[in-house]
Order: sequence, then C-alpha cells, then structure tokens
Amino acid sequence: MKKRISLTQYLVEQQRQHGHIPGQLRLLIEVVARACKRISLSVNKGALGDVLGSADTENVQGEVQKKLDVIANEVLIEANEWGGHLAAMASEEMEDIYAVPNRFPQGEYLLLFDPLDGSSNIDVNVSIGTIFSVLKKPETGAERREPHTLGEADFLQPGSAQAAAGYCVYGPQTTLVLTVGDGVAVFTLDREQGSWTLTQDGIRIPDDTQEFAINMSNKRHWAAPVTRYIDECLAGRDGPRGKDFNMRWIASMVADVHRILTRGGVFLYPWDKREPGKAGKLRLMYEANPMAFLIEQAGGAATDGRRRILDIAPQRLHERVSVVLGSKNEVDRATRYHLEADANPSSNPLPPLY
Ligand code: P6P
Repeated sequence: MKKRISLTQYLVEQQRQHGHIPGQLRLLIEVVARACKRISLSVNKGALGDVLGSADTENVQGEVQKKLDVIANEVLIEANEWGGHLAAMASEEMEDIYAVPNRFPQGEYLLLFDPLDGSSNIDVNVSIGTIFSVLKKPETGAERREPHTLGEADFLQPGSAQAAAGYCVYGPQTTLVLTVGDGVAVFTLDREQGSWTLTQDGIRIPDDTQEFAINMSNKRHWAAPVTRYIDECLAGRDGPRGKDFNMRWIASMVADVHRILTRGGVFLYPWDKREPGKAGKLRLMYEANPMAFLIEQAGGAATDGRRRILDIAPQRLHERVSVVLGSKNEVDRATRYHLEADANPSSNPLPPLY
C-alpha cells in the first residue's frame, strides 16, 4: 500500500526543501483547505441542504448571488479572520476589502478569493469551485511608526507577486490544486479520513493540444485574432493547422482549467464587442492571476491576448481581463495573432490595450 502524504506533511517537506512556506503561510493554506472541505459539505448536500437557488441579493459585479455564493464567502471569512496569519481579505462577493478585525492579531498575508466560481452550474449539478490567491502584505515605512491602515491599494500587486495560489473543484472528486511557486500539486479529499491526500505532484501541461475551450455562442462578437485562431482549429486537418480539434466548455473556469492541467488544452475568454469598455469577463485578481500562476508553474502559458497575465499591474480590485491560457504553443499562437493584428490596425479595430 503506497504511503499517502497529507497536505500538512507536503507543506512541511516543501518548507524543508525550498523554504517557501513560512509558518503563517502554511497555516493560511491549511485554513483555506479546511474551509474548502466545509464548502464541499454544503455543495454536496444540494437540494437536501436548502443551499440551491438564488440568495435574492446582488454582488459587486451586479450579479444575482446564489445561496452557495454567500455561504462559501462566509465560510472563508470566518475560517480565516481569527488565526493571525492574515491582514485582510478580498472577495468577488464583496465590494471592499475585509480587514481582519482589531480583536484578532494581524498577519503578514492578504487572501483573495472567488468563493464559488461557476455558480450558474450549481443548480444543474455541474462541477464548481473555489479559487484563491495569496499575496504578502506590503511593507510600509509607516508600520514602524503606527499600524498601517490597509486599503485596496495594498492588494493591487501583479500576479507575479503571489506567494501561493490554488483552487478546489467540487466535482466527482473534491480536489485541491495548489502552488507555492515550486510546481503544482493535487490533493484529493479522503472523506473517510476527512483529510487532504496528495494524489499528484509536479503537474506538467503538454506544450501542444487538440482541445480548445471557449464559449462559441459569442463568436460574432470576437475580435479578429480570436476568430482567426478558432476558425483554424475548426478547419481541422484540412486547414492550416493540419490536425483536428475537439471542443470542451463547462462554463466553470475551475473545471475547464483542471481539465487543462490534467490533459492539456487551451482556454479562452476574450474581450468582445458587446461591452467594448470591458477588458473581458473574468476578474484579474482572484480568477486570472491564481489560474495563471498555476498554469505557468505547470509549464503552460497565460496571457490577455497580448501581455503575460502575471505581469499586468492591477488598477482596481475587481478589474476584468481577457484570458488565454493553457498549452504553451497554443497560447503563443493565439497571442501572436493578436500582436500581428495590432501591427496592422486597419485589419481589425482591436480593443485598446488595458
Ligand atoms: P459564460 C463563471 O460564471 C465564469 O466566471 C467562469 O467560471 C466561466 O469560465 C465563465 O464565467 C463562463 O462564462 O459566458 O460561458 O457563462
């Protein structure tokens, strides 16, 4: 019987080998993992737990919240606010940052999350998930004189500054996927033990793929480089790509990204003409950045069609971004098509660089 390694043992051994996981970060990751276990219990109850349907409230994005969106957000806040590892949190479901209350000790980290991504799939029993990103609280000279009042600006760090990132997929299995900057590891929830068990480590995404993920119903709204890239995939072996492609679209980013981490592929959620002032649908800070960190740590690539996602300097906490991520050679090709179109603006009025 192969010895199973727990999440805690993995984190301790990673710290011994690479020194990337100080005590507060290890505690943070373990607390988030415990919160995901708690969320999984609510998700798995479904109709038996009165957790389906709408909460009849709206979030900062103007989206109607599902009951489970609100539950997952509360679970993450309550689990993380008292431990002394965090200074503040930010969530897709909350307009402003949540500073750790004064009655608790402040820690060195900032936690950002989409508590329940893909919630349109909740009521139809399709995989959904929690996405999280960890940043260091910025050092400020003021801290030496008086406690620094944390604000949104403290969160506005590029994705390359992340100390850790991960997601939990609530699907046929409940899996936690994590990186602290030394590769990508997968933990499966052992419901009998109630523990996270390492089931994959050192994930590698193939550089090439024959599978793309995009919401095809938006095709008429895309910019030309996206249309060019997808049309070539659809042309198959008789077209310029010389091979057939398959398509998958789960409409849960965590599920689509998990498939890509597991077997390769390319995921696109690009800018489109419906709302020209909006860079894309997905949020930079707590969707694109953590997923880009994971994808790059697994040997893949992630851009906004032009720039490396992790290099983007955020301007607002809830800002949106176009996303092209997955198998490196496909992301490079789609990105090249955008840059070629930029070089010939007459060929296609592209969105301004955000
Ligand atoms: P569409 C879920 O709402 C989400 O934010 C991502 O998880 C997912 O990839 C995308 O939106 C799905 O968008 O337009 O297909 O419903």
